[in-house]
Order: sequence, then structure tokens, then C-alpha cells
Amino acid sequence: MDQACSALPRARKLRSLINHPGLPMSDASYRDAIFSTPLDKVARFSFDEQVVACFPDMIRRSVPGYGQILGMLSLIAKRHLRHGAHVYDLGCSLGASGLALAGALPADAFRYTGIDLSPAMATRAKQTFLDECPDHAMQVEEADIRTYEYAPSGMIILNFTLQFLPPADRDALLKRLFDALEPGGVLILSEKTIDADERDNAWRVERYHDFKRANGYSDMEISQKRTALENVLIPDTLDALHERLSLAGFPRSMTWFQYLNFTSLIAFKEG
Ligand code: GEK
Repeated sequence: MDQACSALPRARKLRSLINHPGLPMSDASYRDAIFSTPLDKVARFSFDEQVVACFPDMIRRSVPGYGQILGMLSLIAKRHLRHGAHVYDLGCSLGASGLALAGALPADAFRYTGIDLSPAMATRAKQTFLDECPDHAMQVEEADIRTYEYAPSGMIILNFTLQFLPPADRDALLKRLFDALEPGGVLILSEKTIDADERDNAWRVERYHDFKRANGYSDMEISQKRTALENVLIPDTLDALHERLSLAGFPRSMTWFQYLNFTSLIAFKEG
């Protein structure tokens, strides 16, 4: 196993799984220590083997509200998804959203396709679904969500993925997703956001760093990760996200969750 990750005690592993539905048991054991030693030159962040090995720990300790958003997905699906409809999870990483749905809905309730560009992520997600929910119809494709040919779908999940696309590619993708949604379909869009007001933004970023410190990250880890994500993760403002959804054709969108500079929106195909 990679040196940047170390084993979590079993009790902690179980506790974190109970608190956060949908994360793969087999991948929950390694602690994110990727930026814990000083680096001469911090490379651009990428979703490689090293990140995959400690991803569940990394995302839990770095994304405020991640577990709550996952937990709510199945409740939203129960209200909005036609029985047997198709669900896309774009930038599925290790398939946490798919697992959250499979943990709460019967096998015939939906068909799921997770898509991820990272071969390491897609391979692990496929195996996780085979291990954890073999009776559900779970498919994973290694592909670019910008060029993928979408079939009609009842629910599309974009959890913390749009932020990794070049801003110029975002509107075209959202338009294609709007077209792929069936009448009554919903898009869940979760993102890190930036505030237009500098003082508000500074406050939220500082409290976010406090959140990371409280979750065990050192100042050096926070600073090196920030450098690695520069020009890789480019956040929009919350207003810009709603504008993009409107431009894509969605007659109605709302912010249903916000925790510091992390937010989740729901967009309805019908008003
Ligand atoms: C979760 N949704 O656990 N096409 C396909 N995948 C992409 C692309 C692209 N163009 N660009 C980036 N990705 C997940 C978390 S992580 C967010 C999503 C994070 C993939 C990338 O490989 C990675 O797996 C994912 O998007 C973003 O709920 O790590 O902050």
C-alpha cells in the first residue's frame, strides 16, 4: 500500500461507515497523508492510484456535509425516481452515491451507471459494486462525461465533479444533461463554491481551513493541497451555478444544502 496512506483503527472505520452511508467498506481503511511531508514542488492534483487508496478518508475529512449529501440522495430518489428508471453518477469516483442508493432502494428500483475518467477510480468502483451490491444493476464506465452519449435518465448526480471541468466546458455538458433527463427528472449538482464578496469568501475559506484542521489536517497539508488544486478545481459562485442550470434549460433549481463553501443544488426538468 502507498506510503501516503496508513491503516485506520477498525473501530474508527466502523464508526465512520455508520455516520456516512454509501462509502465502500473495502476502501475505508487508509488515511490520507498525501501532503503530510514537505514537497519541493507540489504537482497538479490528479485522481491517481495514490489518491484512490485513501479517497474515502480524504473526501470525508475534506468535504463538509459529504455524508449528509449522500444520505439524502436516496430520499430524493424515493420521491422523484420512477420505478426502474436509470440513474447516472458523473465523476462517480469509488461509487459512493451508487452505494448509498443501493443501500436504501430495492434492486429493481433503478439502474445505475457511474462514469469516471480515472482508470484507477473506475476499476475500484466496479469491484466495489460486485462485492457490496451484486444484485443491483450497477454499471461503471471509464469515460469523459463531456463526450459520453447519454441515454434517457430519471436522475443525474454530479457530485463535486463539474468543478474539475474547464469552465468553458460546463454549460455544454449541463445542456446535454438537461436533454438526457426524462420529463420529471432531476439533476443533483454538488460543488465547492466561491463567494463574490471578498470578505465573505475569506471568512468561509478560513472556517473551511478550521474544519480541515479539526479533522486532523496540518497547516502544511492544507497549504500544499491548495497549491495542488490551483487551476484544477475552479469553483463557481452559487449564483453562477443557478445561472448555468437556467441556461441549460432547467426551469427551476434550488439550493437544498449548504455547509461553508460546499453546496448542493437540485434542478428540475419541469417547473
Ligand atoms: C463522490 N462524485 O464520491 N469525466 C469523467 N470523470 C471526471 C472528469 C471527466 N471529464 N473530470 C474529473 N472526473 C464523487 C466525488 S471527485 C471530487 C467526485 C473530489 C472525475 C475524477 O476522476 C474524480 O473521480 C471525480 O471526477 C471528482 O461523491 O475528489 O473532490
